[in-house]
Amino acid sequence: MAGVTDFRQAAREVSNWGRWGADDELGTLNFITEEKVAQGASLVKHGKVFPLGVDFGSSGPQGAFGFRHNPIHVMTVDGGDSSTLAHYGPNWARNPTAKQMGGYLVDNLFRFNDDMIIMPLQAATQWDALSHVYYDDLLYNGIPAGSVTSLGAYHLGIEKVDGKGITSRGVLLDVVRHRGAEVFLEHGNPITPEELDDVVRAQNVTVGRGDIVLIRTGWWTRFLQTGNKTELYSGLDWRCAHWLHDNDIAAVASDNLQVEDPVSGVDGVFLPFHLLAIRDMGLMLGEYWDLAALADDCAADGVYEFQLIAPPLRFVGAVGSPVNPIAIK
Ligand code: UVW
Repeated sequence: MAGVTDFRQAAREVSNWGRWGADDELGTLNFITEEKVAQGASLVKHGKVFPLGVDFGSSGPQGAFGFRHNPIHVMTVDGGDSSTLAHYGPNWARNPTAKQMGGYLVDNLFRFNDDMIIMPLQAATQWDALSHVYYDDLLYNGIPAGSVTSLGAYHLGIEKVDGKGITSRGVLLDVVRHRGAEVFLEHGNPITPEELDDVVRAQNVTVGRGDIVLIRTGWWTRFLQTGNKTELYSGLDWRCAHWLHDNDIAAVASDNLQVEDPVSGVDGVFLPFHLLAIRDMGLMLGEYWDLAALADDCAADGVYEFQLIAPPLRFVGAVGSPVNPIAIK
């Protein structure tokens, strides 16, 4: 098994620190040029739309980590309130909110509902921002980890990527079909860089600078069948960081909870691929993307490239964001 020395060597090899300047906060999204955006748009041939986001709700995938929970959805105004508050609200002197609402509703046709969500930004389909993980007290591009404060990330917050869309040419690598797996990649067989090359060849597609690569492991499909939030799977081996680096990939997303294989592959380093991708390469990770319908279509027409549009929400200083990506063919 590799150790910390091997990990540090790999980190030097894939590092993009300084590549786009000392102040860069975009990382590999810099590979997405105007030409790349136009190339992605040119792949829309039929108007077929594939939403890749999963449901945000109480049946979500959280439960594996005690520090994350599924979204809590609370109605702050609902239909019951409307009729009751129209009656009592106007005279409710010691409840100014009820009095205000009652004022809107009494002797008026207007009715409304409001709600709010309480959730970790990592609860379901998401992007990891470049401020999400780090080691040696440094974030991407040598930015001090202390710049992520209790009030949010001063540097590398998710809102910093807004100018990039995020949109580009998307490429699906369907490792599930490539392995002939029935539903998902069962635990114990990480995806290697060599296998990614094999899948690219077998699918007769290319990958290159500025692409956003989607890796299908089938985990989400399995989760929908079983509801098992902690079921282990096979994901990217940590050495795939080199593959993404060598191909100048802009971002990578998968249908599981961590993109990478749950077995580290590096003694003494938890989630080594996360650290190399986000902290050393400046490459964002997308998690819990539902790739099943897109994969079926790609298998049917043999076309594994498409326009991908996946803008994060502009939460200022956040280290990640929910997203509802769409692929269009
Ligand atoms: C961590 O790396 C802690 O989380 P995620 O898998 O959401 O990126």
